[in-house]
Amino acid sequence: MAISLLIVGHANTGKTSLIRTLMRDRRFGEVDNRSGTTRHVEEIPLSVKGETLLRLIDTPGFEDSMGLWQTRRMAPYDQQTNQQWLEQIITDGALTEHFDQEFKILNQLPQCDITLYLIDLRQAPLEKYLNELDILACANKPIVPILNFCNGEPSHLDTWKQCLAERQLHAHVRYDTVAFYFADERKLYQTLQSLSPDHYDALQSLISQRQQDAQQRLQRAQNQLASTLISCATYQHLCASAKPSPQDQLEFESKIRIQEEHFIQQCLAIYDFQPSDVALQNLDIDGHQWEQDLFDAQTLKSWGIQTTTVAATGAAIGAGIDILSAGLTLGTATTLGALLGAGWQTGQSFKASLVNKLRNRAVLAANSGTLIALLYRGTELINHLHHRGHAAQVAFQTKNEVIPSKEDIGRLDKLFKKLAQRTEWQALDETDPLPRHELIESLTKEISHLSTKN
Ligand SMILES: Nc1nc2c(ncn2[C@@H]2O[C@H](COP(=O)(O)OP(=O)(O)OP(=O)(O)O)[C@@H](O)[C@H]2O)c(=O)[nH]1
Ligand SMILES: [Mg+2]
Repeated sequence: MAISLLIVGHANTGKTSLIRTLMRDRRFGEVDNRSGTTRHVEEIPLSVKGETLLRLIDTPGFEDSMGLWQTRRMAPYDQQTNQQWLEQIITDGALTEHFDQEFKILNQLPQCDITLYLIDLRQAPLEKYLNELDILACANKPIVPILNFCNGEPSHLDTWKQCLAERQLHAHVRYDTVAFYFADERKLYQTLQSLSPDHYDALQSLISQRQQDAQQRLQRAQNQLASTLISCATYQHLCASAKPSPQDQLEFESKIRIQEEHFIQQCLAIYDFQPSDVALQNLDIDGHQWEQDLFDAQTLKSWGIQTTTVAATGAAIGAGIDILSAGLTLGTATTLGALLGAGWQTGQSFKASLVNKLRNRAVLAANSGTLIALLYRGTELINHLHHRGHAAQVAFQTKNEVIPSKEDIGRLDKLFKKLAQRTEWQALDETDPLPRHELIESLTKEISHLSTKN
């Protein structure tokens, strides 16, 4: 049997939002800044592998708890037990209209296993809130106070803790349905485990499942960023002439933007958010003219071209150029590779560069600055989505919170320059695992270093 959790609290304390984050479903119910958004009781099952573990019951907020609590001291209710009062007050026709919302909550109390009482920490523990706790206590069900808006200002955390302790409510859980931390959610489930030992194992499997999901989502988002960066770093736009035209520049920029946009869409899908959850300003793209130094020994080495001296390299390439300009066919893929002792694949990309040089056509590629910006924006987005509650209402905008140091820029510049040489990775299929290569390992290390840890 699933545990039924009754989510209660004053109007606007985040009850519906809590269910959205627990369900990872931003479509549940209606969330709004106005009080009294939820007008009816609504239940939703939380299942793992087809088994329902929790039944979450959303309720309208308390509106006049002080008025309701006063009836407890009026005849004939003052002669009754708490339980009797709860049972009979909801049948009192004279009160039904006034306490319409409250009665919807009281009606649910007998069937639920545990009550989660939402507290907006920005509000002091006023009498009306404490009366809500008094009313709920009459049902003799465990109450778990949820200290919501725990990142809000001002915070009445200490006074609330004091009031809760006076009511023997020590097992409270801090939460923020907008800035979400898995550790808080785990604490909530652990509290439920201690209150409902029969459900210990089921809740444990829920905790493990949630943890595993979070880990997998992070990994997938990081891989998506790595593959976007590889694709952008190795992308080359071939211009029609030796000097890139404004049209070339535009086409190049739009290609890079499309890649970033695609990454954002993929991340939103991984974290189950909507395009409206993110509002990013355009990335500043600097498409510099790609000048591949064809005589750089390191570049040649990365293509598998082994030469002993720079002179020998020059001679080899010189021979290649002579042969090419003499009209030797370029049709066979191996022509140049074989000539220079390079492998087939590497010879291919070397050949393309050489041919473009010979044809005197400029090539545009993203400079390291653009790629570093993409890396930082990408990891910032991942960090945000990882901690974004499904009740968040404000679209995310980049804040550029982490600024790379001089050393970071130097290290990343080197890495992206090396990556840019690997034009054969331009056509990688993003659904395949990334190639095993030290450059890609360095890139994924940089990404996970900048990405969230919890
Ligand atoms: N910053 C912040 N905002 C929150 C949090 N929880 C809820 N909100 C916001 O508070 C407002 C009310 O949230 P709801 O989930 O509709 O609250 P409710 O308790 O269901 O409200 P009623 O149905 O009207 O009783 C919304 O604008 C939420 O986005 C939180 O933990 N932090
Ligand atoms: Mg609501």
